[in-house]
Amino acid sequence: MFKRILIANRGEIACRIARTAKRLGIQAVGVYSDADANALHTRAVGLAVHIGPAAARDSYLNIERIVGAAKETGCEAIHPGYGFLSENAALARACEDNGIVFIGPPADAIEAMGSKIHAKRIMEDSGIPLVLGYHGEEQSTGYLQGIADDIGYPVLIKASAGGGGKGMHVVRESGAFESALDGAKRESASAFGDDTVLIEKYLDKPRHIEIQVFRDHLGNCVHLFERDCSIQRRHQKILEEAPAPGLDESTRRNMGATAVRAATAIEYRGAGTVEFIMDEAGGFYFMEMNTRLQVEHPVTEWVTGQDLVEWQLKVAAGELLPCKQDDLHLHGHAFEARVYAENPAREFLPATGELALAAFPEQDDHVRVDAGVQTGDTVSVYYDPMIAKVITRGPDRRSALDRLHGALSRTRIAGVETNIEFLLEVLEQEDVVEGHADTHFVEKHLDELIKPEAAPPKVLVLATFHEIAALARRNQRRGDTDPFSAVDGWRPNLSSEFRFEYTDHIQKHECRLMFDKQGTRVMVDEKTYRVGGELEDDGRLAASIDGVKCEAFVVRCPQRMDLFFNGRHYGLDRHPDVVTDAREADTNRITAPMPGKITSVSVKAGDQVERGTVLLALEAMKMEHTIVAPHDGTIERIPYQVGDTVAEGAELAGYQDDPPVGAAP
Ligand code: MV4
Repeated sequence: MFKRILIANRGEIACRIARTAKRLGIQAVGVYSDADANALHTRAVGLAVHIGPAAARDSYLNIERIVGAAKETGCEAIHPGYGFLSENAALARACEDNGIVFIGPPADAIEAMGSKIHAKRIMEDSGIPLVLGYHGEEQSTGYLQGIADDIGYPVLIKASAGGGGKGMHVVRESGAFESALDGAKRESASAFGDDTVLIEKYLDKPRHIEIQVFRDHLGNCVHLFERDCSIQRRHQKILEEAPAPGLDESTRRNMGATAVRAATAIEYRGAGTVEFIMDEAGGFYFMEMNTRLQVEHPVTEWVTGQDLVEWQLKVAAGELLPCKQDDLHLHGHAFEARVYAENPAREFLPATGELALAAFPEQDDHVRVDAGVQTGDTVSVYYDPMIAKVITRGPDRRSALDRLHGALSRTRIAGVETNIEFLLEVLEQEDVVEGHADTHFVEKHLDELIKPEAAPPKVLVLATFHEIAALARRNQRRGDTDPFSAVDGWRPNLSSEFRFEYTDHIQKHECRLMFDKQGTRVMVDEKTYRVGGELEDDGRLAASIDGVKCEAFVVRCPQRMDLFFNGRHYGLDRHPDVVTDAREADTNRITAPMPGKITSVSVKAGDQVERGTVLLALEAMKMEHTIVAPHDGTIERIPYQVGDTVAEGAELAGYQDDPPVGAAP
């Protein structure tokens, strides 16, 4: 076995590989880009080599740097993970040239499977079932039109160099073929530098079923059963499971044996996945072969009890497969959900930013979390926004599914939007519960899966109350006894009002926090709620709203607030706090509502202002308070500058006395 390997990847898969390496006593060396100097995968290994700037092209895709890093650190082998260089024959060859083992298949196998046409010809020669179609040399428009007409519509035009759904065009009638072909060729020429296409009969509602295979250097080959990955959106998998629901034992055996034949046909080595589509009648057809470890490999690990990274390392080190086909059995059912930093309500736009919180459910024999991030890490624009995979298992499909729902509900990500609420909706859909979802499931149910919702008033009340509860908490901890320390009855005998603004998925809300003789109240959408309670050290806000006790978990950032309430998550954009102090609405002197530091000044003496014009900002107790003009007029004095510290009551701005407030112009 190897003593030292290089993990040429990042995020959860780099952490995942490091885990098995450690268990096997293999030293793992990491690589990192400028953007990942403090990333979890960089910290997960004892030694990590800097390989370049943030852009993947200059770091994780830079073969020279990766091979150089392996040589510098004395690594015997390179594990490429998935994505990046995992299916790059040039890396496999560069490894060979440098006496390093590539933990993956031979370069020839990668190349053969990288061309759909080449792959289909090999499979055809081995008697692997293919969808009715054409994958020949002749590419003239007239010839292909004749082929499509013979196959019968609808047909699918696929780019030979494409993969994972890239460069596909459905054609529904003969008259539409020529222009679709032109488009497909143009696209694949520009995307892949190769405009070769193939034509297939288009299957209407296929399921995506793939078989995990392994083959060693002596030609032993086994399959580790199937995964159903039908639940996807734009070829991005969302939910995967093993085994495939409703697959009968004879089809399972047949598909497994077919996949083994496919791997044998190309003299494969290591871990591979043979992807099939299955029609409604249960017929299955070879689609493509992925020559890497896949994202969704954990569901296979959990139903077979095997560690696939361990298998990869053993096979790459020249050992034989750990077991024979007859030793492999399915146990129970497993699901995997991919948690992405993205905003489903905004067309799944990737979300970036700091993860103010990344709290995952506790792991045990039924819940596994493969995460690539920790609280405080940043999701950047440079890489895939997947932040974790949540994997569950159970003795049967239903128990595994219920556990996944539970585990996702307990996953708390704050600071960036995620698809967790969307995933929970997916899990509740009848087609998913019944195991009937096909590859069109997400598209078909998009409206039910994405329900941009306004935050309920209670949530806004809790958000507003949290602003002040956080202050009180901080002061209590410090042992302060100043008026900030008590939330109720704060600043006795003075009524004051703070305004906060939050934006949910729908609209902006103005919330007012009011302190007066009646106690602490919050006004949301014209309605006033009595509110009280306490913020615990662990972030729990135990509150009462109009006498009803409730509890929320709140994470507040300068620009954002995440509330976990009633088993749901609400992300609010938080706008800078706006202070209006009721005492001063009709005076010409604007005074500091609390001690603090001036952080910006937006007006100067002589400026005309209107009620609400921002005058300056004051940072106090780590909150920024924007001080606005209480009424129209002309500013005469701004006594302080940015950086000045002011006492409570200090005059921050003064209006010209003439014309006096309330006087006619
Ligand atoms: C197809 C198909 C229907 N008919 N081929 C998309 C990804 C690629 N690996 C194969 N894909 C498809 N090929 C024929 N002849 C439908 C798809 C397809 C699909 C397949 C698996 C999972 C999701 C999918 C979503 C849309 C289309």
